[in-house]
Order: sequence, then structure tokens, then C-alpha cells
Amino acid sequence: MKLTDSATHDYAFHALDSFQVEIPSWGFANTGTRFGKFVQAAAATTIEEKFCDAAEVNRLTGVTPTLALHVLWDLPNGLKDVPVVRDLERRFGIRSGSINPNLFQDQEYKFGSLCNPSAAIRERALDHMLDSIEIGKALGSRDVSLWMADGSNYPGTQSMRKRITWLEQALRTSHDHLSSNQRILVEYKPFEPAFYHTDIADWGMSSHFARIAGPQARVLVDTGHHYSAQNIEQIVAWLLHTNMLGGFHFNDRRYADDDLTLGSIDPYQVFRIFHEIHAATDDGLATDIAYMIDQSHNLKGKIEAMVQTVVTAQELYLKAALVDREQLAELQQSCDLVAAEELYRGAFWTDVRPLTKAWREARGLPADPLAELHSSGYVERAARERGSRSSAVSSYA
Ligand code: RM4
Ligand code: MN
Ligand code: MN
Repeated sequence: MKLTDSATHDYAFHALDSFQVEIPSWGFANTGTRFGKFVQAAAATTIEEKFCDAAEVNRLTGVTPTLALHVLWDLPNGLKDVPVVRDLERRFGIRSGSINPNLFQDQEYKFGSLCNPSAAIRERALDHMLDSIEIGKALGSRDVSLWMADGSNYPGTQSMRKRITWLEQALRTSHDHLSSNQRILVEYKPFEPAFYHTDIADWGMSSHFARIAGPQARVLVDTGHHYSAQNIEQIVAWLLHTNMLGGFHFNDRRYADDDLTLGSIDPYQVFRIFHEIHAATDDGLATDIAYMIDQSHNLKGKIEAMVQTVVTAQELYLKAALVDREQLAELQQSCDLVAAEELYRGAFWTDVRPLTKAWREARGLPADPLAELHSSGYVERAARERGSRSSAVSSYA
């Protein structure tokens, strides 16, 4: 496809109009590694500052109208904090996005939450799930996004099958409490913090739990939650085929759950994932997918990294949209391998930056969001205003 072609231009604008991505409140707070944190003066230390930063990212990019919230960190008083969040939504023009229960920080969860051998602790974890569902209802937010740290560290120390049953029960009960427009997304992760077995370790287990939970549950694919050689786009193709794909947590990785900037290590993989989604959409498959970012930047500036990520996601989404899928289907059918691969790779190597810039200008957005962030002085102002305060905000690591 030639970029000067007006049909391509219209198609690209249409693709960009259809793409939005949710940003995480915890991406603006100070986080680090298990070895420590490098505190940033401009990092958000309150829920208000997180909303303010989210609004700035949305002003710059125009495609991030929702903010994912973490119950323990953002609504420490649970449902009682809903009016506070409502007020922030109005003030900053940002809506609450997915609600993320926290089933991993309390001391009681040492041996698990929804999979803990103790019925009392499982009950407590379920109560937190139900509270999170009620918070979602009160905020008009669609997705309750479940990630658990549950698992075990040593062979023979836990019954894997009993834990499956406990989790099935908890998910069924949770699903019973959903309103008709809510969903539960079930995230998987192969290891960490558990290092022998993780109760929801891969997409097969997530699919199973989502099916058992009920018709409004889907799988959440965090791109960083796979073993190194895993073919993530094939997993995506399977989830699309079986109508089980609910959403993504975008980030990149080199070794484990590194939470690096999307596309910084392997942009081709993100392209390949988006290609599967575009192809499934063409084929009329249900693709109600929540795109979300799940990154914590230890070294990069928080807002800068978030803007860079959103722009990268748009570029890769557009590159994948530009694959001539009709022609590709013909080449696949005739097993013309090199021509098919060249067509596919050709879209990946297309420089779409002139198109994204033109789209931004046409939509009244800053043509270069990162340059606009720098010239706005937002980060310096935030550093001045926030720097003197303590950075005791809750977040992981
Ligand atoms: C996990 C997972 C979850 C995130 C937690 C804090 O590795 O990616 O989505 O909420 O980290
Ligand atoms: Mn995640
Ligand atoms: Mn993760």
C-alpha cells in the first residue's frame, strides 16, 4: 500500500480513530525493583495527582480517556472512596477504567488468597472481589481485572487440584454478582512471586477459569507474562477463535516480567499480535478487547514513558492495520511463502509516523506529543510542586 494513496489515508485515520488504550494509575507512582526505588520528584503521590497526570497524557495523545484503578492503592476505604473518585473524574475529564482488586499484599495472603487452604482467608479474599465488583458498579466501570499472586514455592506443599476447585467456586460466586454490563478478566502469569507453581499460570488455565466463572468472564493477556520463546500471537489467535479474549496489559520484556516500555525490545511481536486482531475483526469475530498498559518505570520519567508507550502502541496498531490482508490470504492459500512474508514484513517496516502526525493534526491534537510534553513544562511543574512531599504512596516494590 502506498501511503500517499487517499484510500490508505482514510483507512489509516479510521484505524487510529478506533484505537484507545487505558493507562494505569500505578504507572504514575514511584515504583522500583525488589532492591529499592529511585524516587522521582514528579511522581504522583495521591490519587488526585494520578488523575491529573492521566489527564495530561490524554491531552497529549487524545486516546487515553480511562484510568485503571487499584483498589488498595487508589480506594483504600473501598466503596466509601467512590465519591472522591467520582469528583476527580469530573474535575479532570478522565473516567475510571478497570478495577484491580488487590489479593496479594495482606499478610494473611502469605499462602494464597482465593486459593488459600484456610476457608476463612478465602472468604476474606472473596469479600474483596465482591467489594471490587461493587466499586466497578458504582463507578460505571466495565472490567474487574483479576490478578492473583497465589501459588506455592515447593513441590508437594500444596494440593494443586484443591486450589483449582476453590478458585472455581470463588469465580462463580463473583460472576453471580456482576451487573449485565460488567466483566471479569482473568490474568495469568507463569511465575513470580510463586516459584514452583502459580495457580493461574497460562492462557489455558485462564480460559478454563473464565469459562467456569460464566459468560461475562474473559482472559487477560499481559504481554510480559510468558516464557521467553512463547508465541504470544498464536495464543491471541486461539483466544480470538474461542471468543475468550477480554483484554491486554501491554509492556515489553527481555527476561521475566520486566514491565519495560511496549515495543522497546520486540516491536515485531506487538505488530504480530495486532495483525491477528485486525484479521479476526475482518472475519467478523467478536473483538471487544480492553487495551491497557501495565508498566512501571523505574528509571524513565513516568509521564514521558506513558506518552511514549501510547504513541508506540498507535504506531504498531496502524502498521498492522496496513497489511493488505486480502492479498496476504491469497499468498497464504497458494503457499507463496516468501511473497507472503515480504508483504507482512513490508507493513511492519512502513514508517507510519507521517500518518500518525497527520491524524493528530486533523484531530486537533499536538502533532508530536512528546515534544509538546517537554515544551509544556508539566513535568518540571509537577516536580516543583510534588517534590517536597513525602512519597509514601502505596504501589508495588
Ligand atoms: C502483576 C500483574 C498485575 C499487576 C501486578 C501488580 O505482575 O501484571 O496485572 O496488577 O503485577
Ligand atoms: Mn498485568
Ligand atoms: Mn506483571
